[in-house]
Amino acid sequence: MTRIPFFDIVRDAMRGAKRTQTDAVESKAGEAEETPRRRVMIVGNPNVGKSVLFNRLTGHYMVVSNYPGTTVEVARGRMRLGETLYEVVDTPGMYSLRPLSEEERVGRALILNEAADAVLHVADAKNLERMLPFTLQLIEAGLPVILVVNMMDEAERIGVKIDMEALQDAVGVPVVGTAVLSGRGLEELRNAIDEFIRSRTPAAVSV
Ligand SMILES: Nc1nc2c(ncn2[C@@H]2O[C@H](COP(=O)(O)OP(=O)(O)OP(=O)(O)O)[C@@H](O)[C@H]2O)c(=O)[nH]1
Ligand SMILES: [Mg+2]
Repeated sequence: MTRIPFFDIVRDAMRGAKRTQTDAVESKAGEAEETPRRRVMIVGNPNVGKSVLFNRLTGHYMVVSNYPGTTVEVARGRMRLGETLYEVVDTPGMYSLRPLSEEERVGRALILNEAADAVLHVADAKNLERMLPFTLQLIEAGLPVILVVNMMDEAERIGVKIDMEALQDAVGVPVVGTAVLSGRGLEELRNAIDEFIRSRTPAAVSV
């Protein structure tokens, strides 16, 4: 039987203690990390560019997880606008708030259960008329909607022209035209989100 000298035992114990201390410092640093104060939810029909927009807004950092009790994946990332850190949520494609598929059930649950400061309804500029009823449904549900008319490049290519100002007057919410694949309209969209949220947040009372 090998006897371990008392000194070695103490030294090993100290090493362990040191490691634990370092771990504690690291996890404390993790805890001190800023948590997002606002949330932006990206919604819309399948295949309209939601995930491309999500990637453009959030960069590379994202967490993908199954929505509880389903096989539907939901991606979450972060975006900073000015001083404010946002959580950005990419939802599965859906056609309306009346769910038919599992994806739509998850989309609806996300929209209705996770309070968003802005709901970006991404619509395909080529088929805008077909998409507007969903925009109106979201507005009627009392959600803070910004309409993102995406795929402007493709729409223009086939000769579709959209009067954004008239559209904005008609729907009564901010409207931004984008072609997110090339980055077109993104700066305008970021500004619109920032402005929209400021306009809805009561100013702090100065004494
Ligand atoms: N030309 C063009 N293509 C785009 C644009 N935005 C997205 N796409 C393309 O459209 C396809 C669908 O984009 P996604 O971002 O996956 O669409 P999605 O809305 O997330 O689709 P689901 O997750 O299935 O609901 C991809 O091939 C994109 O590269 C755009 O502004 N212009
Ligand atoms: Mg997607």
